[in-house]
Formats: sequence, C-alpha cells, structure tokens
Amino acid sequence: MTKTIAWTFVAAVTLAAIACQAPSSRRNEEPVPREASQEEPGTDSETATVPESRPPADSESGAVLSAGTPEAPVDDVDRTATELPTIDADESHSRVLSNDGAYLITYASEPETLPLNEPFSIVVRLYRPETGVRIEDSAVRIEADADMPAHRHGMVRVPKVTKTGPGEFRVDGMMMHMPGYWQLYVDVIHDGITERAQFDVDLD
Ligand SMILES: [Cu+2]
Repeated sequence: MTKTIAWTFVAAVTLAAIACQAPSSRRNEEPVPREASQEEPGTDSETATVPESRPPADSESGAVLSAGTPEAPVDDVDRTATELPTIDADESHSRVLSNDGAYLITYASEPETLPLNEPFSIVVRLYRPETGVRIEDSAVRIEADADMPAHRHGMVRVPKVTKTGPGEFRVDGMMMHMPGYWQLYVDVIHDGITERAQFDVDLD
C-alpha cells in the first residue's frame, strides 16, 4: 500500500516536471503568426514606377492583421528616434524601426541634402533593435524605393543596391523628380520574408 502511494507520488512529480518544462522549450518556435500575416511588398525590383500604397502599419491595421491570433499586435512599438537604442551610426543617419519591429534601419544620403530631380545615393545600415548591434547575416538583403503617396506614383528610375559591408548597403540611382512629400522605402528581405521601413521626406 505504502509502495503504491510512493509510486503515485513519483509519477505525479515527474508529470509536474514535464509540464513545467514544456512552455520554455517551445518558446523559440512561437513566432509563426508573423510569417502568416506578412504580405510581401515588393521582391520584384522592376516595379519602381508602380507605387505601392501600403499604409504604415498603425495600431488599427495591426489589430486587423492579428485578428486570427490571440497575440497582442507588435505594433504599439514607439518608432520615434528618441526611443531607439544608441547605435554606432553617425548623426547624419536618419533612423526608423521596420514595420514589424524586427530591424532598426538607418540611412544617410549623398549628397546630404536630397536633390530635386537629380540622382542621389543612400547608405543603409541594419541593426537589431534590442541591442543596437549591426546585422551581419549575409542572407539579409535590401531593396529601396520611393513614392509620392498623394500623387500615387513612384520614382522614374530603378535604383541599384550594392552590399558594402556587414549590415550595410549602398543604393545608387535614387531620384525624386517632383517637390513635395515622398516616402522612401527600405525593404529588408530574409528567408523569403520582406519587412518594410519607410522614411518621410519633404522635398523642396
Ligand atoms: Cu508627384
């Protein structure tokens, strides 16, 4: 009799131990929903003239996207520059978080003041937002584009991206041919998933 009780106790303890372990061992396999909700905004680099009026993911559309999952939207992340971690980028770089928060992206233009109707280049750097460490994964690439949302048109040129270092890219042949409000897009592509970041540009 005592023996049976002892074995029952051992079994219960073992079960409890298994139950405690299960959540932590599965934690790393969780982020499936992100992949499912990820629309793929532009792997086709030949479509620079077709504006993709994908709105910045705000809390509203974030809620819609995650309607099927119980998880909280990633999207109450503050994207203002002051809230982002300190990184090695110089002050001339503008910085922003990508729309799902996976990348911290900075860019600087050459020339520093964006010209009207003349080609310019940008240098783009990618960081992990939590740590501010440059992304060295060689499988990560970017595409860049720009459009004028109010006019529903993009650029008239297709820019060329060159990788210049770990987590650093140079984009040549950007051109904004009209004054006004532009959005400059950087799409980060990794494992078939594209995540977009946009920078506001007011061109005089
Ligand atoms: Cu325009």
